[in-house]
Amino acid sequence: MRRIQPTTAFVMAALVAVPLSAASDAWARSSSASKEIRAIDTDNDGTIDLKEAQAAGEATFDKLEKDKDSSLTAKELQGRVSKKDLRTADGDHDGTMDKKEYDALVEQRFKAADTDGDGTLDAKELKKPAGRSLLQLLK
Ligand SMILES: [Ca+2]
Ligand SMILES: [Ca+2]
Ligand SMILES: [Ca+2]
Repeated sequence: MRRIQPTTAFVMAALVAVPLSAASDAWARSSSASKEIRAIDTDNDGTIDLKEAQAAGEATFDKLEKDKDSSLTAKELQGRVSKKDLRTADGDHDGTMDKKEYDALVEQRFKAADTDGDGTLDAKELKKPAGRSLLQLLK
């Protein structure tokens, strides 16, 4: 009597699973930023649009905003924003960033990172310095 060995069954199962895992492996290999994209890319299209970036930014703002005074001090920002950038982004000049100011900075960095101007950020754009400085605001 010939029966299928467990290893054979495993190989067959693996073969069946190949198309899906091969595709996601290739995608994962395509960039070290892919893990960050997955966390922010809520519609799972592989890129980050401004709405997704701002949603992630607002979640990060809430996480950092520990003393619940509705704005972030340089200390609460934990180096995400340089002193110079904080001065520029601080529209009402109170020395801290409220959510509106944080949002505006996310938008500004998003646009700087979108080098091909297609309105979304792919893994390649996120790996560049402008992309990295945007990601700083989103995690
Ligand atoms: Ca997306
Ligand atoms: Ca302010
Ligand atoms: Ca783009």
